[in-house]
Amino acid sequence: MSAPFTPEALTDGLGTHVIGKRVICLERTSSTNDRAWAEAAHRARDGTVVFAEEQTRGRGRLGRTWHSPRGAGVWMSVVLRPEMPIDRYPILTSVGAVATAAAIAETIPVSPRVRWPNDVVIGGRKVAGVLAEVRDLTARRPPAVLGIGVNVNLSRDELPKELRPFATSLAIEAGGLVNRLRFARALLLQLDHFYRQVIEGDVEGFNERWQAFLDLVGERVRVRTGGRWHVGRLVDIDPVAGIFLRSDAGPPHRYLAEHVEMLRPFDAHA
Ligand code: BT5
Repeated sequence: MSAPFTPEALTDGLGTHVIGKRVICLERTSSTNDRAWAEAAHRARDGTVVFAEEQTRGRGRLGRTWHSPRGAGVWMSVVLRPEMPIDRYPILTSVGAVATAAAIAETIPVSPRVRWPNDVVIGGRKVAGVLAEVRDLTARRPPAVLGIGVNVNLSRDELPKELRPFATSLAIEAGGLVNRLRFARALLLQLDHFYRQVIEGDVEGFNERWQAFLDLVGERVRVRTGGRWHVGRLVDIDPVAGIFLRSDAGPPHRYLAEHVEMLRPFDAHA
């Protein structure tokens, strides 16, 4: 197992502008998102990051769990105070996903894809997930917490049995252990780059990079929403407005990220 993270090792000489100006490293916590919310309540600055070696109640979207064993992954959350209207906040999920995909691509020789809205996959298997949360929707500019979980050095045996057909890790893909610290630093730099690009208003430039990583556009897919599957061609994706599906049955339809439980290739089994 690699050495536990420290704020110094993560940020010395890194040169980020916003992300990671303050870093908190924990041995173990319920969920780094919870700890980030506690920091936000104490007025933590934009870009404050919480890492944990292990999460006992890591979570995904819609009440799902995130498996986060000790020392094998990057389990982190960032407090964000974006200067943008709240109806644009869904783009933060895409910021997390594309930063993760870019950091993976510079760490091991693979082509990671972003599976909208919040998965990063390699060869169709999930290697990372993003969880963006906003709590006070009535505030003018509420903080958000952006959680990112990346399977770095998990072996196949460390993945729960039921996930093995659908999940992977950087080590599994690279065929050997990966330098977890180097990867975490790359991720902080990529997050800093894409977050600033978006808040500084270069949404077009951001979309271009993000589109280049997108999975499944133009393909036949299955979308689950409200517990029901819909089949059709995935015509287009927008980080804020969601997916546009030309459905086999019925008129074309847009689905927002918050309503989509799952997006899968048409022929995938889960
Ligand atoms: C996600 O949710 O993919 C968001 C995961 C975010 C995790 C980070 S870790 C740091 C921060 N603190 C937290 O508590 N969370 C964030 P979703 O799309 O709902 O996917 C969840 C599903 O992915 C589960 O139902 C499993 O099927 C699968 N899964 C769980 N753990 C996994 C893992 N380690 N690797 C791959 N797939 C996993």
